[in-house]
Amino acid sequence: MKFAKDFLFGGASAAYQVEGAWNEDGKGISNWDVFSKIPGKTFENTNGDVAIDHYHRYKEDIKLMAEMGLESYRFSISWPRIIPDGDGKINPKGIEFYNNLINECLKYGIVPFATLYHWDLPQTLEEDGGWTNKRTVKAFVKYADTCFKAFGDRVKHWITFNETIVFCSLGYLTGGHPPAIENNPIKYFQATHNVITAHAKTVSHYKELRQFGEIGITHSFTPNFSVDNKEENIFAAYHANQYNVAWFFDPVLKGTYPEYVVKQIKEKGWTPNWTDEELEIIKSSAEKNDFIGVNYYQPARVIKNDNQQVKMENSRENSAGAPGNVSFDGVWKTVRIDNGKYTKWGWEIAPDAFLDGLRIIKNNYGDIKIYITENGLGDADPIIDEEIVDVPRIKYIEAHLRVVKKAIEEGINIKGYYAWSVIDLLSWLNGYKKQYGFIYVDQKNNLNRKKKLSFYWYKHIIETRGEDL
Ligand code: 8VR
Repeated sequence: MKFAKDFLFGGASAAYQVEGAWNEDGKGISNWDVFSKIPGKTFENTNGDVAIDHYHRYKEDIKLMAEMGLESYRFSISWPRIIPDGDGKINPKGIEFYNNLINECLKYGIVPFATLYHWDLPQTLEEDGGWTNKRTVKAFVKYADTCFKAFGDRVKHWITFNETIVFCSLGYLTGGHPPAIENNPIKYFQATHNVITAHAKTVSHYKELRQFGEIGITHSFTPNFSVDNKEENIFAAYHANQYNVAWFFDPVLKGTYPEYVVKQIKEKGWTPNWTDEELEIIKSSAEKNDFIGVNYYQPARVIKNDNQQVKMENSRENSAGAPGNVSFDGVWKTVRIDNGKYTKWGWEIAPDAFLDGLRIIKNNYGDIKIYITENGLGDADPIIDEEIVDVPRIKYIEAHLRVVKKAIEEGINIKGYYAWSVIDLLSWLNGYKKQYGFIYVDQKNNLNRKKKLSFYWYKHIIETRGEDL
């Protein structure tokens, strides 16, 4: 089987992780500009001031993407570049940059797939309560409207938010991301609800503009599986799925929050301050979503938590279900499984769990169109005779693309695959050590770009539409 002609083979990035030019051309300060400079917050105190300088080198990068045969580029727009203080004046230079980037993609026939929010919030809004403050919801809709009007004639694929669970849980539960608040479920639930509301309002607004493109949200998808058949562990996994999957997928695709969680957080006093109007817009906008974006890296292996520790460990990037974490409510924890395969960063490599996860999405949410908006391997790539021979990455992506193929054959409605990442970039907390790209960026030598082995491999996969997989 070949992938259909309208299936998009893509690659992804995010503004803060690639652009640099943090204070150029009128860009405002983001929460990440501030947070990454607090000593000890990131690996070796790395930050995105320069990143891989995509802001100045986007032409060279997009040319390489075209050479690879990439059909679609998923990038994110930096909110503080467009509206420096969050909800005030528009920065024409910011608009100009993304116009250039989009036009460069179109020059090569690369479909631009834009994410409006990949975690870099204008600092002014962060200081005013960030996602816990409804001012941010209003500001986001205005920012989205600005982007639709500026770029919507050429951008026909929009993602509102990237991985709400990650920036909210690291922001308000583990403290690993800005605003670095720990162990605060009240703020966490308020922030998640405000983001879901902003998404719903934005989707409705986009449809009113009648730009005839498609819009959805990207969720991090870490399906939780019990380690065995013990009833208590099966229950723990169910609970984890309710809080970490249903809480985010249900309001977007069904229009209501899961009853199980709603009831429990009410008992615990964690219910967000939500209005009937907000719940109504969430309900009425659900059917307007054109797709759901799914970022899959690994599953979580879950058992009941027996010890008293209830504080999540503030380890690097632990939100993706990596083993060794206790849930914030203390009910369950994640463990390593004996026969599991793991990356250097301890993330499980489990394509089978990906297939099971996709089946779960179909069972729970029906035929909604799915884009795999991120999937890939973080590695310290082997270099032999100056060639970057990233065979483990090829194997990882190959195995997961096979799953996508199988899922499509089973009738799961997947319309594209975006490898994370198209080019090596700054990992939020792991610096440049953890690489994901098809294109290598030489940190020691002028940020020179170099094609990896996976570059040629992906090019072949795209050319042959995955026939050999
Ligand atoms: C996703 C994020 C994306 C990347 C990838 C891979 C990290 C990283 C944590 O959660 O959308 O920005 O972020 O995962 O891993 O290393 O930067």
